[in-house]
Amino acid sequence: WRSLDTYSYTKYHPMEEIYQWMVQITEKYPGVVTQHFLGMTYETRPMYYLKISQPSANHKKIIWMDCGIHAREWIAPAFCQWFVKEILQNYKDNPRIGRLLRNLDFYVLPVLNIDGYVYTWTTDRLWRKSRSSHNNGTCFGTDLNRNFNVAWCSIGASKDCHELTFCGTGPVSEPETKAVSSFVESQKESIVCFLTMHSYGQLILTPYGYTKNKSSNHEELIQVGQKAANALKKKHGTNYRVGSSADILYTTSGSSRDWARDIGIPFSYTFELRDNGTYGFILPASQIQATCEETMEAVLSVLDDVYEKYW
Ligand code: PAY
Ligand code: ZN
Repeated sequence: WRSLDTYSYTKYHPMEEIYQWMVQITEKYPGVVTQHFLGMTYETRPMYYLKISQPSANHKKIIWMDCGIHAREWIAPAFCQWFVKEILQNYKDNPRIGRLLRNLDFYVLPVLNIDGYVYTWTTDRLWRKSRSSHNNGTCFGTDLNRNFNVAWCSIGASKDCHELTFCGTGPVSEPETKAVSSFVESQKESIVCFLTMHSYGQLILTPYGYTKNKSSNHEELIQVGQKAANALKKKHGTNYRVGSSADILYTTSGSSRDWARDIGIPFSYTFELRDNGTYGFILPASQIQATCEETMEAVLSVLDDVYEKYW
């Protein structure tokens, strides 16, 4: 493709194309979307987030969404791009999206683990971690979703760099998690909702993964999550389960979702998109559209509830 009008949202794109897409979408909608530098990856690629915001005098609450913290979960970056284009194409004519955008700012990081994502295109489709070097270059990659500063490496994570869930050499040891942590921390008074998109499993996960204890607003998180799962199912009949990570998946420490909740962000969710294991990480491109359509319903449902609570 050359112009944004022919960019396909129903295909997976290599990183260079996603970089170009970010430039083109900000050029197409000047004044509502801007591109911002967040930090550098381990292999010195720039990380950018898109800020979607309608100009207004007052200081708005923020929704954070990141995709692609795990390299092989390609449907997640595809959804972040879908989400951005849906908001931008529809905020003028769709009253529901218009209302959200008048009252909230969206910060979207389309690919968090860029080095890993590139590696899945060039070398190993099933790579999960980042690409940082350990043990004198004998093993590679940290699980960025075990590297946040919350109960770091206490449970459901490994200190062995050969493992898939290697937690890194210390809390926030990786440049990618540093970039996200320090930015989110700096905006935490304004961020009311933190969404981190993964695949697969068809789950909406609430805090916590590191304990079976419940966060102070657990009931509300479950209620909002269950309503989102119902909205999702209405679109194409896909079933999602809702619950805390430790309850319905497995225990994990150092996840971004738990960290975000524990620094005081009230609504914090991990989405595990399609499918249920038939294709797993290798979700065919023919399912991108339906997956994004139904996920959009779930996310909008969450955002409506967040808006109702904070407007
Ligand atoms: O507590 O947030 C959590 C766990 C979320 C994911 C994780 O980081 O392990 C769950 C897995 C993921 O998306 O990375 C699930 C997939 C299927 C996997 O690789 O096991
Ligand atoms: Zn994941």
